[in-house]
Amino acid sequence: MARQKMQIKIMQNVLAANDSKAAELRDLLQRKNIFMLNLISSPGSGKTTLLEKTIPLLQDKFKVAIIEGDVETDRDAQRLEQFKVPVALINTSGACHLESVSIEKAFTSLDLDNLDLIIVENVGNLVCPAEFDIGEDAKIALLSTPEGDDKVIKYPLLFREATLAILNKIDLLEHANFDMQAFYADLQKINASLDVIEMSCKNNVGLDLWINWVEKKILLKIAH
Ligand SMILES: Nc1nc2c(ncn2[C@@H]2O[C@H](COP(=O)(O)OP(=O)(O)OP(=O)(O)O)[C@@H](O)[C@H]2O)c(=O)[nH]1
Ligand SMILES: [Mg+2]
Repeated sequence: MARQKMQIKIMQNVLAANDSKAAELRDLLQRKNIFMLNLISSPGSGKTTLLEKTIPLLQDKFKVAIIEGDVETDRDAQRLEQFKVPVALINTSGACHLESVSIEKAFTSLDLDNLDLIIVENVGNLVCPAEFDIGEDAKIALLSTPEGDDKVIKYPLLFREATLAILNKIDLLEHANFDMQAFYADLQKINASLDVIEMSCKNNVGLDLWINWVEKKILLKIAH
């Protein structure tokens, strides 16, 4: 019991230290007029694919940078090299999420005086990334249809914390046994005000809605 109490205390201290650094980063982003998104999903839902589709649609209008969080390898960072936008890679060497100190480190390789938008691809995981504030303006919860409609109710924190949910791979809907009604009913219970975009990165469905959403949010922030 004493051991359990100690573990809880340590976790509370870790989260408090993370939150305090995240608040510093949020202030910094506010001063620099940069909008930052934290893209969170299970492995393979389509985060990097969404970035591959998004960057070309935004990079002529806004100065964009990406922070790539991965446990190992620079595979995703390599996929984004073709776009000529700054990409800062964080390898967590086993950790299942990004923390605010790693984002602070990534900032040192970015020119913050010359950016409007940073999109962070968090480590593929539905649980831990939702617990760690990294100073973002909004968390995006990405779910793909083959994962199942029960993920909202089984992993509620992310959907509670998110400002936008994207349901990707709707091109696979008929094969995925995904119950749309159940998905929306669970979202209603968990976070009734959450915006949702149904998407197929593969077939370019829903990308226009997503780009509009991002543009509006950037302009709302940088116009102030
Ligand atoms: N059918 C279909 N496949 C997709 C779609 N979006 C992405 N994929 C495929 O899903 C696989 C995983 O996509 P990624 O973008 O690498 O996924 P990720 O979330 O970045 O994965 P991690 O970085 O490992 O967490 C790839 O084979 C993509 O081509 C989609 O809308 N429909
Ligand atoms: Mg990826």
